[in-house]
Amino acid sequence: MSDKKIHAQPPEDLTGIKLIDIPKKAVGTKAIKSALNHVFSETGVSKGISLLQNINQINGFDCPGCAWPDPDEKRAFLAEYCENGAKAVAEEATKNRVSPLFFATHSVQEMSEWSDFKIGKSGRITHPMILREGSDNYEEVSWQDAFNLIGKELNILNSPNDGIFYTSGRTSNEAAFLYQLFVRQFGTNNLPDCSNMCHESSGSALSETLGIGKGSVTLDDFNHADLVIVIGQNPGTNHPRMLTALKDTKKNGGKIMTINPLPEVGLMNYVDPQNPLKWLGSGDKLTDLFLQVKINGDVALLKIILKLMKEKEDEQPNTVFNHQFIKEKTHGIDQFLNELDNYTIDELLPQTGLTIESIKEATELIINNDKIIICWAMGLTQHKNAVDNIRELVNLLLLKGSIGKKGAGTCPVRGHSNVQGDRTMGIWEKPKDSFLDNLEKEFSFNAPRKHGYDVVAAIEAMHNKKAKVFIGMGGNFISATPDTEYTAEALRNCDLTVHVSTKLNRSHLVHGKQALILPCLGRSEKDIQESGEQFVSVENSMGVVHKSSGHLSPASTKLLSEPAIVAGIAEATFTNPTIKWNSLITNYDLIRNKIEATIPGFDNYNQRVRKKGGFYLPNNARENNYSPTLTGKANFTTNLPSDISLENNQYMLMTIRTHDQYNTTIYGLNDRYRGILNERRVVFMNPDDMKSQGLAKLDRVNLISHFQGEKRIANGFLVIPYSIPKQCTATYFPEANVLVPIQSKARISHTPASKTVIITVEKS
Ligand SMILES: Nc1nc2c(c(=O)[nH]1)N[C@H]1C(S)=C(S)[C@@H](COP(=O)(O)OP(=O)(O)OC[C@H]3O[C@@H](n4cnc5c(=O)[nH]c(N)nc54)[C@H](O)[C@@H]3O)O[C@H]1N2
Ligand SMILES: Nc1nc2c(c(=O)[nH]1)N[C@H]1C(S)=C(S)[C@@H](COP(=O)(O)OP(=O)(O)OC[C@H]3O[C@@H](n4cnc5c(=O)[nH]c(N)nc54)[C@H](O)[C@@H]3O)O[C@H]1N2
Ligand SMILES: [Mo]
Repeated sequence: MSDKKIHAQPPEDLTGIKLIDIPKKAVGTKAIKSALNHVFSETGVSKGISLLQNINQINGFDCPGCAWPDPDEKRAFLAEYCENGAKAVAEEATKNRVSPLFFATHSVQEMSEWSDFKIGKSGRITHPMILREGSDNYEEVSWQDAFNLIGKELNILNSPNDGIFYTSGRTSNEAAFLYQLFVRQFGTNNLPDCSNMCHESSGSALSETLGIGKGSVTLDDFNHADLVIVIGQNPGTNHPRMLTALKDTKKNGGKIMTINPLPEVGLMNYVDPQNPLKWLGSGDKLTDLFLQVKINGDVALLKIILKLMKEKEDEQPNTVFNHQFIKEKTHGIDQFLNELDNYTIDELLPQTGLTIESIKEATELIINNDKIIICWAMGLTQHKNAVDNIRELVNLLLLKGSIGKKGAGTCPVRGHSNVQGDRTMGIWEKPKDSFLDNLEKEFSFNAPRKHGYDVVAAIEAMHNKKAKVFIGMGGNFISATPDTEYTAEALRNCDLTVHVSTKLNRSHLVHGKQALILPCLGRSEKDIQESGEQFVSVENSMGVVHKSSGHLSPASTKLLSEPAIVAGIAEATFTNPTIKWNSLITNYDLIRNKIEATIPGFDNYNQRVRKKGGFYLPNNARENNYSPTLTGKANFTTNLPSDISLENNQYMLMTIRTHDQYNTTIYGLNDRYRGILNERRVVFMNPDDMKSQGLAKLDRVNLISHFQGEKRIANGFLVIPYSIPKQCTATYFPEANVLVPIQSKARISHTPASKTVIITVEKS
């Protein structure tokens, strides 16, 4: 094997930045043009048009872009997808192919020197591939040999708990159900998933306080809300179709409040993609009140709001709190209110970076409106006190009785298009006993009860040479996880790393002793099994389960579907399988029957999933019923503001997404809405901070993170003066993941704290 280093991080080369004015509005003609460009250049025009016609249509496939729901009834062409959804499907439908010849031509080491952009653009993987011990190049392998190797390596582990079975959030319900069933029958709950790095903090906070780890609102609630608060989220880029819902809120007289360290363009102004007449205008104003909070200042801000609400209620009883709701439905109000007294506004205010006047304005909006929806995403979930962030939001809603009724409630906006469904299907390292009981009953085996590894624990177990086999059902583990070099060592310690993937990514290059790539069908492709053409089902961010059927011919005749791959692995692992894996996949209705038999809410699954628009899963919070919590009521909680203190020359760094990436998939090198073209290695800084550091625009700097006396370095970023609070900085992941310490994670949920990295900035 060549002794050149395999790179776990993208190269440091700069790509030639061009700065443009920050646009005043999101969507509009530029977005449509950008969408069509991406689609046609990846797929060609006629395939492109066929693709666009099928995204999110009732008989089409679910857009793999995000988990934002589709309207229950009406679907319009050019409307139910967005610029970034179009980019997501173009990535999958690309004409480019990664064939056995490609792998013979390019060694693993060579590919590891490429940018993530170049790796991704290489195209769809066409054949199952193996990297044998000591070899520099992947070679073609038969499906059966690949399955046999996995079976063999799993069976020689000291314990089933030394296997790790990761899932990313695109996997369908059918594939996810089979996968977790296989893993549990094998004997472990080691089912870490992308959720551990994403909305785990929301799930932890919401289960404890409201008795369900999912949000409570439906799309229609946005038509009825008086006030929508969007906190820690950038929907203009990451959930563009949500802007339509926000616009509907405004059309019906509601207001929008935005809480974010950055004035994200999509949230400020917006042009309706469904109304071409408006494309050339300056757009509608979306945000009515913008609070430019400091990174991780949210608990402090919410505490000030809650204290101001309490003050007003004390002065004018019955004007702020919903006493009837509090009395009937909640638990712990006294302790919660008493605890608020432990903090003074004066000590909280500096953490927010805001003026008290703006916070008072926000408080008035909250006091004067009863139907409030709160939407959030990664800006709240990826901090040490992330669970506190979300529990504090729940406190606010409970005081107002603003949940379990029309136009009000919780809206954690999910990322991956089926990340919520995967959890419902049992992709979870901490399954409930009732779930395991049902599996045992239906499939007659003893399910493991010991909780498994989450993402961070899985990396540590591989690093400690305890866990030895890693299987990834989708995703890009090395690039999505924190502490890149540490995680790379962890993966290299494995005897076997396996990736079920559509496209080439860096995780194929940072491998164990042996490695497999198992190429699978994508969402947009036809899936034909013994009984004919199949469809799969997914659950969106609001608990609607619906079908998704691909229409394109598969990228290669050698691809298998994800359910077929799980069945192949299972058949090769168990010497006397008690489940007929291969017959379950002949017709996915059979898998859905098994789901119906084991998971509540899926009665008549096969009938209901065929109905237009699918069906809603039960949701106790939506029904204003909180009996599943430990107290049987909705729980008030007491929460901690940030305890991070920065030294003079230190900055808080948040690692965020550009407008041209899907997590670790880099669509392009622009971040148009932030005025950046053709460069990813940038760091956004407050102009005053730049001055005091002696930095000028486009100076080249190194970022050094500091955690418990340890330093981590990412070299070569260009400084961009930007509207961001003092001592706050931002840059993009995956480049910055090397700076996120493996031990820096949220209390309770263990989500990597990738939005609160303490750094210093040095000229390079
Ligand atoms: N096009 C596209 N769509 C996507 C994705 C993608 O990469 N590309 N990813 C998908 C996935 S998996 C997910 S989880 C979602 C992610 O969707 P988002 O959560 O919107 O994604 P991020 O880029 O992480 O942006 C976080 C936002 O939170 C703000 N923020 C950061 N720290 C704080 C804080 O301390 N307080 C507050 N109030 N705000 C803060 C940032 O300024 C930024 O606007 O999007 C999904 N959709
Ligand atoms: N620093 C920092 N790190 C972060 C975040 C952050 O904000 N900051 N965000 C975190 C979040 S929210 C998330 S969700 C994770 C994302 O973590 P992952 O889900 O692991 O990463 P993705 O980049 O979405 O995975 C992309 C890969 O999935 C494969 N793929 C695409 N479609 C399919 C399919 O249909 N089937 C299969 N089998 N494979 C497919 C392709 O090979 C592609 O390369 O990253 C996390 N990491
Ligand atoms: Mo995510």
